[in-house]
Amino acid sequence: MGNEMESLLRIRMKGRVLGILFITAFAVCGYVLPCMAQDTVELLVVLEQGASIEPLPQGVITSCRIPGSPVIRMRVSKDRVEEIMRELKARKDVRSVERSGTGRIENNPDVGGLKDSEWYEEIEGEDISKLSSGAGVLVAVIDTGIDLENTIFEPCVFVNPAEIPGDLIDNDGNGYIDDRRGWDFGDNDNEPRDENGHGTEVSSIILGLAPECRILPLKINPDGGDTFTTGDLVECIYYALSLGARVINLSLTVDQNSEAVSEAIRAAYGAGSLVVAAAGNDSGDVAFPAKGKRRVEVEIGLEPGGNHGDGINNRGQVKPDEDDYWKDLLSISEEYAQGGQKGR
Ligand SMILES: [Ca+2]
Ligand SMILES: [Ca+2]
Ligand SMILES: [Ca+2]
Repeated sequence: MGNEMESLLRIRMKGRVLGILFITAFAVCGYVLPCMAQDTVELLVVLEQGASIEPLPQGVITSCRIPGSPVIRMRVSKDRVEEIMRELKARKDVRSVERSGTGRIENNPDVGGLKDSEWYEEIEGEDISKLSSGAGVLVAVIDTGIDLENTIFEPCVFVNPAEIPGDLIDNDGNGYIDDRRGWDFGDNDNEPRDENGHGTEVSSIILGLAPECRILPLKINPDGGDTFTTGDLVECIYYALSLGARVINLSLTVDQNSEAVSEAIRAAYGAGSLVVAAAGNDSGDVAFPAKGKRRVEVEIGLEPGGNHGDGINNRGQVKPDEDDYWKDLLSISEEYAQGGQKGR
């Protein structure tokens, strides 16, 4: 498939015209017609540097390279998926192939007003605020969006200066039409409006600690749901990097390891950005992608047993000397350390 066609497939349409234009343009990386989704599977293909996905295997329905990445989002017919995966894995220029998986927002926000909360004291918020106000730092919050009606957030939300809003034109040519203030990957529109509350809460915590940073709201779940696909997560991370995000916050977990997500996180580190991911809230081991190699563990516990006092934090087994990237950024909840479970 030529670059021109790949570009065409990348074009993102504003929500209200999407239905019409999708049929003619056969649009976009992430968006799938419901009737198509039933009979198809999304694959995430990571290419070697400089490699091309052409020629496409037989049975590929759409193929779209995530801008600025070696990752192809490929939709294939369900009855050919095993064959296509085998064929792709056999290619020298393909590093990995996987089915797009599912992740979920770690939906447990109940921190109240930040500065009045025990959390603020636990994470030594006063001291953190003295280190930096966050001025000049773009923080991508890949989550359920942000409350666009709340005027408190108005000055804090990133504005894409190269995009004119409302003209239905992709002015900056990045494949997303009218992406002036973030993007809704879950519903494929330019309004990352939060109908869940989690993303707004997470953003408010970040702004409580770093009041002068800018939030780039990237909504990943469809309205009414709190799950997402790893294909959308990968695309979100590369999108955040393309706009210069220095911090990428992932208060979410993915059900299984994903080489494509790992590749995106490696790209973030390569760009000098920090990725922050949730450990998980199911009382088990640290979930992916937080359990990746390059990690610093930060655990917030109000009392032994986990955050909110309900014992749901996932915990890792990393020892201080085990990982080059380990640093004592925060050391809290001494009870954990004394009991052999680290609270960091
Ligand atoms: Ca754009
Ligand atoms: Ca525009
Ligand atoms: Ca929306």
